[in-house]
Amino acid sequence: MGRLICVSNRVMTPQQTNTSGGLAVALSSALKQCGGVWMGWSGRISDETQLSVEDGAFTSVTLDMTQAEYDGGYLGYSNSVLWPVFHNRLDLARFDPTFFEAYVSFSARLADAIAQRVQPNDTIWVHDYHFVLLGQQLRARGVANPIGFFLHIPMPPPEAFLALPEYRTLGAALAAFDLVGLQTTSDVSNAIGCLRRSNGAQLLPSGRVSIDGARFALTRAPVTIDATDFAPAGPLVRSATVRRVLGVDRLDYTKGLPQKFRGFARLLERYPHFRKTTVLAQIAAPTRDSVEVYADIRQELEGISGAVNGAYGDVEWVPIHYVHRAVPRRKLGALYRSAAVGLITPLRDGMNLTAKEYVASQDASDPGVLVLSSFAGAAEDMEAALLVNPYCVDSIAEALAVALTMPLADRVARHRALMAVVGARDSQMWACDFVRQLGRAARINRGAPAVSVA
Ligand code: GDG
Repeated sequence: MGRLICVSNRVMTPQQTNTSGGLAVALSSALKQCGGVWMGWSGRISDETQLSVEDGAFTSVTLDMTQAEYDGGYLGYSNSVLWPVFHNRLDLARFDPTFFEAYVSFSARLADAIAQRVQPNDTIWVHDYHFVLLGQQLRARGVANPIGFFLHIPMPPPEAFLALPEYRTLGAALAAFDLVGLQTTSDVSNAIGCLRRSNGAQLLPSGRVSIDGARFALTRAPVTIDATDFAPAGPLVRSATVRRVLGVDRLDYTKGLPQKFRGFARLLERYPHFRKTTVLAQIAAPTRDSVEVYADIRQELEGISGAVNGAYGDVEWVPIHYVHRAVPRRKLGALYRSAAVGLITPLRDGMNLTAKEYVASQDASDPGVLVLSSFAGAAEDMEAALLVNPYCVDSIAEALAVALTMPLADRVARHRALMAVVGARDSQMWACDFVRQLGRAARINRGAPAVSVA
């Protein structure tokens, strides 16, 4: 087998050992195994067209963005159009007609760089909404290698997808990939629904999709974590007097943080015996600060936590500990373990790795309880969590009351069922399975004997 070329917006260099986040861990371990290339944005803004190359266990190749590509393509089309629309937040999308050109521009320059370096036996794996067009741009440059795409965020329902002025172009671009991977079965059925309406796609008896004669496979491939990285080390340390409910999220409007704070306030209002004995600790790591709606949500959270702390707190007890700062990754396991409840309530989420990390960190003999939004992709397999409607503060408050009083035997049984899901597959298995399926899908597309692709 040839090399694996991974493409994602942010890239780890071979010298970066301190991996954070599921995507980085999964790709770096797959790349270290196959000895491949990781390509994407350098994280810098300049007019420099020279590529930065670093060699090690794999090679990283990165490109600077121009100011126009950063403003219009990255902050604009990727994060102010595709991100809100794919999370079904049409109200937050900024349909500025200049954004798309900048989005095309960076992706096209990256396609040039890949086309110059690709070798005949290489497999190319493109990640996420920043690069929906890249497969098509590579084909236009004569690249005939297997090319796969994985979407980390949810696939929206057709009604949202069709709100994108460029929906037909984006739909057609997906057909240039051999395999498109999505997180959940509902993402797969949304993708089929979107492509039928946007491009007249047909679902073939083999399960593959055809758009104007171009055929590709769709697969569900839920992202996993390496549970062993979070396995409890050392004794369980929990406060005897105050029980902690914990949330760890990027500060993003999709993560449902205002509703979570209000749900916790409803718990205190409805069940006064939880006052003084329970706190909500919310780590909200800063992200995309320069996009306006992210500043708005930050202000909203400061307002709600201040109001709740003012209404219920006193000198000895502050109900909501809101931390707008990232915690070092090495400290996450102990933090998860110390919490009696993991409260993860996104309004919409492709998967949600934090939910899996919380479960993997628990002491199996005295585990905490996971309260999870039923609109996170993770909920599809994690039915043993307490599933809630994140829009409904009463649903959050009631689930919290159940979680905080759950008998040990129930906690152990739920945790065992959740660990059976979280511990079953690691990130390397996820990456290797995808690449294997991609190879099969590409062989079928090039006329090799038909083997059905899941
Ligand atoms: C996208 C999709 C999908 C969070 N706060 C801190 C911190 N984190 C780490 C968590 C976890 C990761 O960031 C967040 O992963 P999520 O899955 O929750 O969410 P997104 O960043 O939105 O990721 C998502 C994912 O891609 C993978 O496919 O699941 O649906 O939106 O690993 O631990 N890490 C540190 N400090 C923090 O304060 N070190």
